[in-house]
Amino acid sequence: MSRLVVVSNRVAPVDETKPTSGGLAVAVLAALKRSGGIWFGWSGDVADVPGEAVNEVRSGKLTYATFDLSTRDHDEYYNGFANSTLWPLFHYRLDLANFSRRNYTGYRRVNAFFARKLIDLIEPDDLIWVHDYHLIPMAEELRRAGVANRIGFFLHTPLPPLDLLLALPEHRELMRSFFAYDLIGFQTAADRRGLLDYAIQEAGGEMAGDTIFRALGRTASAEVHPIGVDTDNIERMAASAAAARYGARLRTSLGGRRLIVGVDRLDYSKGLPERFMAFGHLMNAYPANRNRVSLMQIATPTRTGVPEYAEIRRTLETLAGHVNGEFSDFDWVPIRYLNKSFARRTLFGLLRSAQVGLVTPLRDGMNLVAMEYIASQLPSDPGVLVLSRFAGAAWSIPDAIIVNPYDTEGVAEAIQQALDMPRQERVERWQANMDALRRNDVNRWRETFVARLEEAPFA
Ligand code: ADQ
Repeated sequence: MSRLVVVSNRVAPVDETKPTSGGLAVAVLAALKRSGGIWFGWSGDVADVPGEAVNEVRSGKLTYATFDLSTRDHDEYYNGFANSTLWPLFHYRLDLANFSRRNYTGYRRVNAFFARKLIDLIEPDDLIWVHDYHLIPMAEELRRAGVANRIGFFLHTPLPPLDLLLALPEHRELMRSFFAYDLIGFQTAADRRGLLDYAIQEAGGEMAGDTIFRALGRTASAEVHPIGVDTDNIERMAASAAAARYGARLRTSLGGRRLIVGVDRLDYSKGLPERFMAFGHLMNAYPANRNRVSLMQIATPTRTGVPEYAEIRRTLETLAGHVNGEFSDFDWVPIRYLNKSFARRTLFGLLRSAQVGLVTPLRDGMNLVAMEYIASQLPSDPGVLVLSRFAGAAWSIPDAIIVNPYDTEGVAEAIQQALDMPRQERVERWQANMDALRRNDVNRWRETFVARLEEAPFA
């Protein structure tokens, strides 16, 4: 088997006890720990004059190879084109997308910089697997430098329909970059459709098989490879966390009341204001829940250098204050709103303690928290997941209660349905969901993607 070289914007800290709140890092680490290989990318540090050297640290079968970025690169590439243009555009938020030639140039420059650094580390038989929207041009840069290895790409976010992609001034150059990969993986069929519609309708390409297409003189395979979680590990950690100090503190603080939980990066794609409004509506429409049910929303701040993230934070503080001001009692607060990170074991213990998991993004590539909630439950008395139809996870967890996150009243009704659900139905739904997650866990995701990449080139 060939060596696997994973490339992503950020590489997780070597010290695994440090919390990483980000789906890509969590999934890539789980996948790489099994197979071994190299994980190559930005260290997370910004330096005025970045060191030229790539820092290599070995841990078990895995080598972490990282480097710093300059302040300018960080502004134009990371805060700029990646997180102020592509992230909103790929989440269907043209209203929030910021288009700047300068940021696009910075994005291309940093991709070329990543490619130059990577070339020194790779060997001819390595499989190169590039991750996410930050690094779409990587394969094109590597090919330009003569790299002939098999190169795959996985997009963790959605890819929007053709008409939205066309709003990007540099759409032609950016989308053409996808075609330099051998294999392009997506979370759902709708995301894959965005790419194929572009390749065929806009770039004049054609299909050459079920998944293989030709466009602009290149041949690649576009496939759906939905990501999963490390189910066995999560089950074990959640069970052991129940007995830990945190679990006891939480139970005491609830005083027998029921708990609804939400865990998200603090991001406008996650539908948090809509969720708070739905919870407020629950208190109005079903007043028996007052003083009996709390929502604990954990929202870790991310991308604090992008103005829209400061804005969503303010909006949420106001909304939480509003709901709490209206409904709190001297011994009960309806929304517990926390902006902190937790160790993974503690987090899974919290998920297990909640009778309802609320995962209501307006748009999400997959959403690992939905899967982690299911995998954390006590099998004989599981909680119920309320899940947005606009999360890729809705295709992987079909027996959740599926909701439209824009429909405040509908979400409140779904929460009530979850709170009222008899144990037998909860067990049946949980079992079906858990079976589906076990069949398609994170190891299976890595194995099937890598096995397919080994079959390249597809021409
Ligand atoms: P994210 O947008 O980061 O991922 P998600 O899939 O929910 O979203 O993953 C977040 C991860 O961070 C989860 O593993 C979660 O447990 C962890 N996390 C979040 N808040 C935390 C906290 N306060 N403390 C500790 N851990 C926390 C992107 C895409 C998703 C896609 C993933 C993987 O946006 O759609 O599912 O990549 O492909």
